[in-house]
Amino acid sequence: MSKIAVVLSGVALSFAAAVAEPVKIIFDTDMITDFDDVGALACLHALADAGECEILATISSTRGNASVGAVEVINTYYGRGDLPVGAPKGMGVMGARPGAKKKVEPSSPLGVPEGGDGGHYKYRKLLVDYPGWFRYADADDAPDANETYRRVLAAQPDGSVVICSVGFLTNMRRLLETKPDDISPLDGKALVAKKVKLWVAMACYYPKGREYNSRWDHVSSRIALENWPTPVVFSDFQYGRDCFAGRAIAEMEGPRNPVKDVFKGNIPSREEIRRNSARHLLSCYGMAGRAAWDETAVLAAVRGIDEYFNTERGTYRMVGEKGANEWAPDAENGPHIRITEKVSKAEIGRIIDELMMRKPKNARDRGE
Ligand SMILES: [Ca+2]
Repeated sequence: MSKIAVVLSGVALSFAAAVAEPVKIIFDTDMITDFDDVGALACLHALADAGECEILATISSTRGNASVGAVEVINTYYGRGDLPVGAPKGMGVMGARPGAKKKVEPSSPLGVPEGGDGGHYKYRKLLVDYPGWFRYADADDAPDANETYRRVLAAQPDGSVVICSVGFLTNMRRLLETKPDDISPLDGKALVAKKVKLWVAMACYYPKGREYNSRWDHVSSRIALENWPTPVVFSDFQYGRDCFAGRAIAEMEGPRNPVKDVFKGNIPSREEIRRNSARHLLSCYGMAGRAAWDETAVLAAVRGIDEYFNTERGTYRMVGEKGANEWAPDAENGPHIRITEKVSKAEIGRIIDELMMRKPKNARDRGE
């Protein structure tokens, strides 16, 4: 072999070693009130465009609302409008906001009321602004999340799938409780143990408290956390609360897109933040945008935890009957890992902003 050939094959080898297999991801989101979910899904699509991950499905953890349609609008913007979706049936958070007694009627996407729905307005508005970009205006019409999970998991290699959940834990509980069926001879827990490598969850309050995602369907949270058969990584409330992102895309020049619309429509202005910075900090807004709880979970799920985060081992468990949780440290044997700061949160926010602002490889534009 000539010297040149040896050098070239060395280059080819090191290139091959540097290109990792895309991480196979199932994304599970609430898309019900807060909008870091939109940032998280945008980051996920940008990472998929870059070949860093493969999105297997995008599933809603809520029902009776525009959550699935909103997810599909974002998927369509990134040229992936045909991704499998799903929503829980028979249990879980309903309507436009947690705790709502009555189902708000979202099935007519043209009837968008101003406010009064706990913040869900922004998602129904997406369906109005992007007609034809979604299949399911009402999450209740989408396939059962259990069926989507089981189909997708059964088709994947063993130990290959990362689940990234940034909403309620309802679907994890329901999946664990599924029985063998035509899709797989395994029950839910065995199927998860065989196919899932890792669950990354934005959930729980450190060291103890009541956190939105784990509290509203706390029965499911308890069952899921106690029975999940793989390692679980948490991007908890404390990590994301002062890691901000989204101002950059809200102020980005250029045509409209659904990610920009949501951030532009929901982040307080710079002047407003300056005037009331302490109050906004309490509500988890900073000059750089909204707390990036869900986006940090996506970063950990796709790029892994070592590059950006330090970790602590232990157990997150639900306590009492009101949706509280607590963290029990156990550096040796804890089944759970919570991420803590390594790279500064300001830098993490900038990484998220850059991903959110990337132009999709196969963008669908709004036709304006
Ligand atoms: Ca969320």
